[in-house]
This record gives sequence, C-alpha cells and structure tokens, in this order.
Amino acid sequence: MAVVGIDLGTLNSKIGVARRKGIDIIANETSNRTTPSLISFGPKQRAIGEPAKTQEVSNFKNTIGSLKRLLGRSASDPEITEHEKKFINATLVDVNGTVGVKVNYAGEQQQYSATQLVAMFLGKLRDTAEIELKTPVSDVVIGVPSWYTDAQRRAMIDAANIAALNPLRIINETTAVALGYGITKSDLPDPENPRHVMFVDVGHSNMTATVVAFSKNQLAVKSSASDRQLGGRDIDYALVRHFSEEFKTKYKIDVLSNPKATFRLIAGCEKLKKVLSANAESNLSVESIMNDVDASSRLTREQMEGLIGPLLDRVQGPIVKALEMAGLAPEQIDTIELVGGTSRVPAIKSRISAIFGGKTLSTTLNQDEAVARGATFACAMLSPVFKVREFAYHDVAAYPVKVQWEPTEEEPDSELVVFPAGNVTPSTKILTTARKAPFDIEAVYAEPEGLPGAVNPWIGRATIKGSPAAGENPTYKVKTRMNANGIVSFEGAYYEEIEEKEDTMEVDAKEGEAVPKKKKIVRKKDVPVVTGYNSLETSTLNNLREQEASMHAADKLVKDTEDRKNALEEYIYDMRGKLEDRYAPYVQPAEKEKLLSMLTKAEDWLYSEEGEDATKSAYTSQLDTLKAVGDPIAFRYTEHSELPKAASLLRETI
Ligand code: ATP
Ligand code: MG
Ligand code: K
Repeated sequence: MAVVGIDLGTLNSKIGVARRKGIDIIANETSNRTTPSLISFGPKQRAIGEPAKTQEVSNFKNTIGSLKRLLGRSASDPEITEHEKKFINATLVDVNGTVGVKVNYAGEQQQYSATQLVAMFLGKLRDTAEIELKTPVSDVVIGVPSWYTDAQRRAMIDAANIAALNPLRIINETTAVALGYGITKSDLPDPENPRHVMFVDVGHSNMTATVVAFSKNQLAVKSSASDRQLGGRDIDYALVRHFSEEFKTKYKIDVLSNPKATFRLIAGCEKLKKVLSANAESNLSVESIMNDVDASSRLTREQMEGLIGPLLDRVQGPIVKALEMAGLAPEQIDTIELVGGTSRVPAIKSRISAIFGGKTLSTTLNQDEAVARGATFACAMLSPVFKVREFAYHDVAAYPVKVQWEPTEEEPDSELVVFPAGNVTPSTKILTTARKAPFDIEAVYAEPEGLPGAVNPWIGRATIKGSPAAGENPTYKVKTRMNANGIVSFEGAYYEEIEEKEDTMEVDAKEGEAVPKKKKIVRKKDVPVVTGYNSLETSTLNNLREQEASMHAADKLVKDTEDRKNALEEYIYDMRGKLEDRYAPYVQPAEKEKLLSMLTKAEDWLYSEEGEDATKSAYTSQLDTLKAVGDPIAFRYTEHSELPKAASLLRETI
C-alpha cells in the first residue's frame, strides 16, 4: 500500500511519497519535481500536466488551469467571473449548479465541472506516483487552502473519489507545512509554554498566514487568515498591464487583445519577476510577440515594487488578522517560516519582516515542497503501513457554523452557533431540543459575508425521524460534528427514555429492614436520520467515476497506439540498417531480399492514409509479421556474437 501526499497548486503541483528512509518528492515523466496544474483537451486525447503545458498557447481555448480556484464554486460567483476569469482562456459555464468549462474534446463539444477537472488532474498525479512506486496508489492526503468552505472540501473528496483515490484526509496546506516542521523537531517545549511559529505561504494565487503552537509531540493551529487574491500571478498581471501599455506606443500593438501574445508576455513577465528577486534590474524580451514584433524592455526592482504597490500594501492584512485571532502580539511569535514561490520576492519579505520589528524571517523548509511533504507525513500517520512518531495535530474552523431548526412555542430560539470561528477541530457537539418528530435541522455558515465570493452558506440538512409514544414530546439529542477535514455533518440522533425502576431490594444497615431502591435507567434510543449535503449523490459519483475511467482508458489507448506506431517505424529503419551491417553474415540473399521488400511494403503502408491513423492492433500485427522473418536472423546473430563474449566473461571471473 502506497502512502502519498498531494499539494495541488494553482500553478504547479507536487507529489510526496513515503518510503522506509523518509519522504521523497517525486519527479514526473519529464523529470520535473513539479507538474503544471493544467489540462488540455485535444482532438484525440486529453493532455494533462506537462503535455498540457506545451499546448497551453496553441490550444488555449481548450486548455484549463486554476483548477483549485474553481473547485466547489458557482459560475455566477463574482470572484469567478471578475477575478478568476482574468487568468482563464477557456469558456466557463454552469454545470449542474457549479462552475465548469466548455471545451472541444475528441471532435465534440463537452462540458466538465471543476470537480471532474480536478479528478482528471488527480488521476494524472496518481499515474505519476504509480509509475514511480510501481504499485497501485489509493490512499492519499490532499492539501487545500485553509479558507476552503465545506462545499469546496466535499468537492475535493468527490474529485478524489472520481479519480479512484481514497482521500484519508483533506488537510489545510499551512497545517501540512506545520506538521512537516514539527515532526522533525526534538526540542519542543512543554505544553504550558508552547513555541509559537507563524507560517506564511505566498503562492501563485493566494497568501495565508497561520499561527501554530508547538509543544512536545503535538501542534495546535491557533489561527489562520488569508488573502485569497494575492499571489505571484497578480504580480505577473500588474507587469503585463504595464508592458502592454508601453508596447501600445512603442510598437503600436495591443498585446491584451491577442490571447497568444498575452501568453508570451505573461511568460516573459514571470521570468522577469523571478530575476528581479535576485537582481536590481533586468531585461524583458519577448520574441515575435505579435505582428512580427520582437518586444523588449527593461525594469528595475524599484520600478516593479512601484507597479505592485497596491498588492504589497495587502501583505500585512492576513498576518495582522492571524495574530489578532490568535490573541498574540508580534513579539510573541518565536519564528516566522516562509513557504510558497512568491515569498521569494524581496519586497514581500520586507513587508512581513516589518510587522515583526524587522525580525529575520526563516526559510528552513523547502519553500516549494513543504506542503506536499507535510501532506505525505499526514498520510503516513493515517496509513497502517508506516510507523510514524506520535505527533498530534489540531486545526481550527475557518468560519462560524450554526444550526437552525423550526421554532416551537416552547423553543422560540431556533438557532445556535455550534462551531464558532477558531473552534478546535475535530469537534462533536450535541444539540438538545424538545419537540415532536419528524423535524428538520440545518447547518449553515453563520456569517455569509465572510465567505469567499458568493458561496452559498448552506452546509447540510438532517430530517430526524421516528418518534416515541404518541403525544409525548421527548428530548432529542442531535450529534453535529466538524471532522478533521473541516467538514460538517449530522452524525446521528437519539432521544432519552428515562425509567425509574425498583429493581433491587437492599437491606438498610441501620434499620435492618428491606427497602426498595429506586434506580434511574436512561436508555438512548437511536432514531433514523436522513441527511443531505453538498457532496455528489452516490449514483452521480459512480457515473462520473465510470466516465473518468473510460476517458483515462481512451487516453491510454491513444498513447499505446502511438507507441506501437513508433515501434513499427523504428523497427523498419533499424532492421534495414542492420541487414546491410551486422546481420549481413547471418542472412541468405533470398531471405534478405524477402525481408527488405517486406520492410518497404510496411513503410509504404505506414505513410499511407491508412497507416497514418490506424489502430493499435494494426500496428502490432504489421510489426509481428516483420518480426516473424526478422527475429530468426537477429537470433542467429546474437547466438554467434554473444556466446564468445559470455565465454570470455566466464573465463575472467574464474
Ligand atoms: P497556490 O499556493 O497559490 O495555489 P502554487 O502552490 O502553485 O499556488 P507556488 O508553487 O508556491 O504556487 O508558487 C508559484 C509562484 O511563485 C509563481 O507565481 C512563481 O512565478 C513564483 N515564484 C517562484 N520563484 C520565484 C522567485 N524566485 N521570485 C519571485 N517569484 C517566484
Ligand atoms: Mg501552494
Ligand atoms: K501509521
């Protein structure tokens, strides 16, 4: 059983695997330790990750990124239509109440929800991990932003299930980072006097500040605050706007009117931004940006800081808020640990440091891989396969959750905040209400204005059924839980039946008389509960899993077919060369003539209309036919040439 942790980044994703000797971040098919979080739909197949990146510009209308930004959101959400849309070229549409994309795939127009898109991408990461580990992957822990809502967390679980994965836990990204940090520390203090560390993650799309208290063998998240729209891509966008204005007058071109030119400029600006993290000034150069113009310019770090001033001013927001929520002053934070690619920007570092009186910030963690490593630790802890050092972690609720039910005359107060913001998770609360069943109870976010964009505050509903004797108004208890995934559910309900029984006779020691002893028996009677949440229905989930499996199989067939075609082509050229060369002494002229003409025939077929686009079995059978004649020749050659070699090897070892 494999143990895998996933950091699904807005730009790039990372995969961690647990091994006997520790945790490794693995490389993908292109030997990169990060995989572009992109899907590109083609006329024949889906390209996911690296191959999608190479088609990002040429097939921009059918290429979609920002997957985690779309997950669990609705198509009409202004955060999607106004902010997210700036970074997406594909057409966003509504798919059964959630945002999705409209693309051309395999010659047809198709729509996929963000949940399906995330599933497709997770499937690719699963394949990458399986190739590396040479074993099937099922158990995973996936990181999510701490600001993700119930619906988004449920959507991530649905997506993992569609990808045939078993998500053991959905972990907040900065909590994963904290876990990876704490588990390696052997000098943590006693719980009365914990060490407070603030983790600041500035990524491609968002920034989060999280205060964590560490003590021996445990960590507790104290608070977490985010700016959902402050990251590297916002810096890139500011630079793109600057240069596109400059190029209007300089070259008389309107870059932003042309998607491909915009891509080229974004890529140039991202590069420039990175260079300016280490240098005071740098060149921007974008070859044939559009209309045959080679665009170039120059920017100093200071100029860049001027262009992104409004963004820099927002850096302190989450940090100040996290401190406030944790009830700590800046000087009570022992260490500030930076992670995320954008935390390398010097101006961002100095803004953060300033809040702590110029304190030196620490980067002891691998800034790009800390989330994936932490998620992998979490998976190892939850998996039976690995023995991991005992290390407990608790998180907090991001938004207050209340339950509400229909008021009765006796109970006019019909709502209650069960999990206030900052409530430790996991947590179970038991609600008590006296009434007649059946009745409905609902969980909703108590402060909708604090939720991302226009997220629907509705979380879930339960209908409590089954009532005791007619006429009675028993006291019902309803169990509400926020689990370690930050997901709320109604776990069950019961009423208490109280019976006073004179079941034993005891001899009173003083009086010497037998007296009846009253005993109060409380019986918990479980009652049926019917619940509904934002997760997909089982039947829908099964359907989508099948759909995903068949798309995955179709992609595999396309790839296998290409592999077979390449193998045939390679065999033709390889054999033709060898027949004139090393195989020459081992082949009769007639045999050679026959094989050469077969090779030519196969070659002609391969470049004919039919052979250009044939089936996997057609390529396989062409190759098999050639090999039937070619293999005996190759065998005669190896027998003669390898045998003496083996013999000499034998002599040497003796
Ligand atoms: P998110 O956490 O927002 O979902 P992510 O995890 O994909 O996104 P990261 O991989 O942490 O993001 O960071 C990627 C961002 O960091 C990109 O915008 C990239 O340009 C930026 N970045 C990487 N290196 C540097 C650098 N040296 N200087 C400035 N920016 C950098
Ligand atoms: Mg990230
Ligand atoms: K374990």
